[in-house]
Amino acid sequence: ADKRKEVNLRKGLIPVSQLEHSVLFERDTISLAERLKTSTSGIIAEHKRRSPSKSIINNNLNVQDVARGYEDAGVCGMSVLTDGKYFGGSLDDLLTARASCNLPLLRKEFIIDEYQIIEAKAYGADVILLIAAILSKEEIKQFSELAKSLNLDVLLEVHNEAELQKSIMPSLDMLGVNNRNLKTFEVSLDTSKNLSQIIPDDFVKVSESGISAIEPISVLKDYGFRGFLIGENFMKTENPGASAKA
Ligand code: IGP
Repeated sequence: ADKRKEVNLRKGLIPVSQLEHSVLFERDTISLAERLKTSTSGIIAEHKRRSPSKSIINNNLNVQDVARGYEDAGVCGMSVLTDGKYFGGSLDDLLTARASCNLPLLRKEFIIDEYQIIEAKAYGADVILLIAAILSKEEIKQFSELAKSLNLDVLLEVHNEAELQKSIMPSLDMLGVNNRNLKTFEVSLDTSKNLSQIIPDDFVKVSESGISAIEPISVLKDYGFRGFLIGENFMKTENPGASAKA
């Protein structure tokens, strides 16, 4: 295990020791899970330029304006896509968002390596996403425990019951149900409704994707959801912050 850790930790361009000595690494993180517990809106607003399902969503905005707009709108947290290949994001976007607002920030990334978690913290994230569909139970445990040791919140994403059963463990803070089927890109809020029943109450429940109106949010609240991750619906407008306020 130690050997693997060593190999994993050498993957990025910047050595881990340097990341760990960065200014942001020392920063006190903000817990998104704690905020969601007391918030009435529960909105987690995402910065998303493009996606595999919709291609370009918005290419004319800068991250600073989006982050400030979301903060002005009073959202609970912000999600920043750092994946370049499919979503056109970058770590630089995360850094810009960090410099532009005081919201808890989620690094939205396909995390498959411990290095990315240390990187997340060094670039100003407060929360990491772990996707059950691409990780083993052992990886979820290892990665979430590392995140907790760094004072980062963990949002674990599932699409179905098998992924949920495999993932339930005390080192997670929030359980996210992705309403978008990653194979067909079809969106159904029924995914959230169905899985909500079997998510233990000690996790903050987050419903992700395909949320485009206030009405479904109030229905999802009745199913116990406290967080609502919304990207495209805000980003497709000229002023995502104003849209998040409405
Ligand atoms: C936001 P939407 O439909 O509001 O733009 O969805 C968010 O849920 C979505 O971007 C997302 C995602 C992911 C992206 C959810 N899980 C995992 C990349 C990787």
